[in-house]
Amino acid sequence: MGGAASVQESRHWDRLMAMAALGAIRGADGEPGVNRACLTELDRAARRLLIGWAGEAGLTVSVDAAANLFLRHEGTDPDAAPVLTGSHMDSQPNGGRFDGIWGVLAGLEAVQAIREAGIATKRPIEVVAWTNEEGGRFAPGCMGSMSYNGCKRPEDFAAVTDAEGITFGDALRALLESEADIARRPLGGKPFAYVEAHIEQGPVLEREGLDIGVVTGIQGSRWFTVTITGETAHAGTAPLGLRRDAVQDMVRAIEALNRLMADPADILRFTVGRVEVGPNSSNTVADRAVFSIDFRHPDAGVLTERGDAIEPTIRAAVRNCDVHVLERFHALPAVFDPMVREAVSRAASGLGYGQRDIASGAFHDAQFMVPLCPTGMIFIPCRKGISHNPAEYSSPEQVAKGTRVLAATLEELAAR
Ligand code: HGY
Ligand code: MN
Ligand code: MN
Ligand code: MN
Repeated sequence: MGGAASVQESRHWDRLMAMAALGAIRGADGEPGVNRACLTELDRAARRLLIGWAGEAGLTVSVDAAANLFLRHEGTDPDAAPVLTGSHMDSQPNGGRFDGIWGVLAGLEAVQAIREAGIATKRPIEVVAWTNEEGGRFAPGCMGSMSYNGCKRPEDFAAVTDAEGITFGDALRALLESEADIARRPLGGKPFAYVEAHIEQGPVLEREGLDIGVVTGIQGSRWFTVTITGETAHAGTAPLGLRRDAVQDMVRAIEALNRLMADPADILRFTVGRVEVGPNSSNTVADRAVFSIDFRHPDAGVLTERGDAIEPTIRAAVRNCDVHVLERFHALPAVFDPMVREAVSRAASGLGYGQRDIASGAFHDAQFMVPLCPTGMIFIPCRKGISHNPAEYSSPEQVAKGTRVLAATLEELAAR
């Protein structure tokens, strides 16, 4: 357990707070949050900070064609498949100081602590910062981990634009040019195992007074973008029966989807988080309405059956506008590997921390590591389960406990 004991709580917390200063915002009640979208100047600054700390810790840094950033600790057997850990550095626009970034810094702190404890691991350990997990600036999320696992390629996302019309391809190229000094590595890999540390983003661990969640898996997610096209008209003269009103048809579609997604068991999650209308004028009938759909369920059958019913439901509900439905993201429910789950549980027990098995409602890059290698996650509590909100908070003690469990888990996996 040498590495876990060498975790430096204050260094770790100071790094978290230094990252929180990059894109700092204030929530409605003044809480400190973060708005740090992927591939922006703020993201570059955060990556440079991480690269500097990795150098101090004696790790070698490399970047792949999807801008996934890797910090490598060499093992005594450099040819052995590495143990991978990490998460993402990008945040939601109204995000918190822990979602994603804690997992990256926990990986750095855990590996640095293992090295400072003088522990030589058989396997290399790599800490990874995945590109664009959130999908806030460029949809969908998990572009970096999907490119690593090969189910997508970076060029598949090249034409996706952000709100300013900048393409993902251009933003990616610019970021990679800014990191021309960083060693390149090929896309993809075959790790021995992957374990990601992340805040729970739910209320269970806090409510039960527990320190650690041994994550069992992640529910499935499907993202769609719906575009409804009508015709502009004069608000004061066009008869209601003759209008091709994109906003009214969007409302009809969303009301029909609410009926489709009704779920007395409260297991299903259906969210319309983004809406754009045009020409966006009070006295002109809208000819364009675009909205996002984020649909999630732990059962693959429901995800397929209800998800496949989305487009027909929309088409049946709209009155006389044109409809285009694009599926942007389809992540099947992921089940985590007993080898990794048991290693996490042993690490928590060895440290005397309270733990329980827990499923993840949020998606994570770990979902795309499951097809490649034994995969698992470690959760720590966050205050009232709040996330994707500046009020997101985990304490220095909770953060340190999670990182100690990660260090002990990595030590065990890297010795196998
Ligand atoms: O949306 C999610 O589940 C993740 O937090 N990005
Ligand atoms: Mn996250
Ligand atoms: Mn998130
Ligand atoms: Mn994630």
